[in-house]
Amino acid sequence: MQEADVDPGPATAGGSARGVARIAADSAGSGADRSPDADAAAHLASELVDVGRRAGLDAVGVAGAAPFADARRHLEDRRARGLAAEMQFTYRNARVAAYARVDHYADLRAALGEVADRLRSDGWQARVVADDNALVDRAAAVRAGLGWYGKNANVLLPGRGSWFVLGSVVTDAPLPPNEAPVRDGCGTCERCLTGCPTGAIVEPGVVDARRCLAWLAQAPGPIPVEFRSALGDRLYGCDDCQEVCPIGAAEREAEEARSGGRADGERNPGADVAAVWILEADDQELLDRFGHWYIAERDPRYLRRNALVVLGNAGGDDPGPSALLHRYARHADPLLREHAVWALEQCGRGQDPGVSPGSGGTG
Ligand code: B12
Ligand code: SF4
Ligand code: SF4
Repeated sequence: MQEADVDPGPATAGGSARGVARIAADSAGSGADRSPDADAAAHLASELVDVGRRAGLDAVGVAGAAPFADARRHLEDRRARGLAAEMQFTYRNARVAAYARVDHYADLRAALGEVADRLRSDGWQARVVADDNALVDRAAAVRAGLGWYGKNANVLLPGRGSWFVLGSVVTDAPLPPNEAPVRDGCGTCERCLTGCPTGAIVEPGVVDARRCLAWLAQAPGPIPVEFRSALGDRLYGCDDCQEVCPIGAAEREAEEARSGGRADGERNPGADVAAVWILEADDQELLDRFGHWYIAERDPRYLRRNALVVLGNAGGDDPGPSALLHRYARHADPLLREHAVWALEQCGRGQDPGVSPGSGGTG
C-alpha cells in the first residue's frame, strides 16, 4: 500500500473541497528527533488550521499517518465480494481517479498547497494528496475528526452533511493528532438506503459499485440495460444518496439559491440541451469542457454513450434529438450504435429499417 511518498512516520495533513482538510501526524515518525516540544507542535497545528481556513477549506483536522488497516480490510473484503466491480480501487494504485462534476478539486488542491507551503517553509516535507490512488480520503478524514461515516458511505460533517470533497497534506512534521472521533450522526435515519434508485447501498456504509450510477456512468463498456432507465438524466455522477440526506439539506438549498439553480430539486430544464450538445461536439470540445471529470480511458465516446441514454430517458418527439439518435444508430462505433438504438426504442421511435445495433457491449 502506498500511503504517500513523503518519508513515512510523519504527519499528514488533509482537507476537503468546498473544503475540508485533514492534517495527519504521527508523532512517532522519523521527524521525532527534530520535534519541537508539545506546545510548539500544538502552535504549528493551530497555525496550519488557520492557513487552511484562510485558503478556503471548510474544515481542517490533524490525524496520525499510521497505515489505514481498517480501510485496507474493507477494500479487500469488497473486492472479494465483487462489490468493487472492475474499479481500480485506491490501493491498486494503477490509475489516478480524478473524477469531479464541478472542479472543486482545483480549489481544494490550491488550498492544501498553501498548507503544504507553510510546512515546507519550516523545512518539513509535505505532499498534497486528494482523490488519487495514494490514500482512502474518507478514512483519513474520519481519523482526523472531521466527520463520521454516514450510511451512504460518505463522510458527513456535523450539521453540514457530505457536500464536501476531501484531501490531505502528508507531512513529516510532528503534529498532535486528533484523538476525538466524531460521533455517528445518522441515528435511526435510513433515507439514503431507501433513496438510492438502484439499491446500491447494500448495507449501511457499503456501496456495491456494480449497481452505483456514479460508477456506471464512469465505467468503460456498455451501461447494463437494467440500469439505463435508472440513470435518468444523469450524464455524470449521482447525488441521490446525498440529496435525500437531511443533514446536508439546508446548506445545499442555500448553495443552489446562490448559484441560481433550483432549490426544490426539480429537474434542470437545460439537461436535454446539454445531452444534445455532447452528441454534436467533437472530441476536443468534450475534453476541453469535461476534461476534469473522470472519463473512462479518457475517451469521449463514454460521454456520448451517457448522453444517448439520457436522450432515451427524456423521451418526447422533438425532431432535433430524434435526428441525432437516428444518426447515432448508424454510427461506426458499435457501442454508440447499440445505445442509440436502445434510446430510440425507449422513445417509441423504433429504429430505421436497415439499422443494426451491432454487437453492442464492445466497450
Ligand atoms: C472509488 C471511488 C468511488 C467509487 C466507489 C465508491 C464506494 N463507496 O466504494 C464510485 C465511482 C461509485 C464513487 C462514487 C461517489 N464518490 Co467517490 N471515490 C472513490 C475513491 C477514488 C476511492 C474510494 C475507495 O477507495 N473506496 C473503498 C472503500 C473501502 O472505502 P470507503 O468508500 O471510504 O468506505 C469506507 C466506509 O464504507 C466505512 N465503513 C465500513 N464499514 C462501515 C459500516 C458502517 C455502518 C458505516 C457507516 C461505514 C462503514 O469504511 C470504509 C473504509 O474506510 C475516493 C477518493 C479516495 N482516494 O479515497 C472517492 C470519494 C470517496 N468519492 C467521493 C464522492 C464525492 C463520490 C460521489 C458522491 C460522487 C457523485 N456525486 O457521484 C459518489 C458517492 C457514492 C457513495 N455513496 O459512496 C468523495 C467523498 C466525499 C465525502 N464527503 O465523503 C471522495 C473521498 C473523493 C474526494 N477526494 O473527495 N466513488
Ligand atoms: S451515488 Fe446514486 S446510485 Fe450510487 S449509492 Fe448513491 S444514490 Fe445510489
Ligand atoms: S440520509 Fe440519513 S442515514 Fe443516510 S447519511 Fe444522511 S443522515 Fe445518515
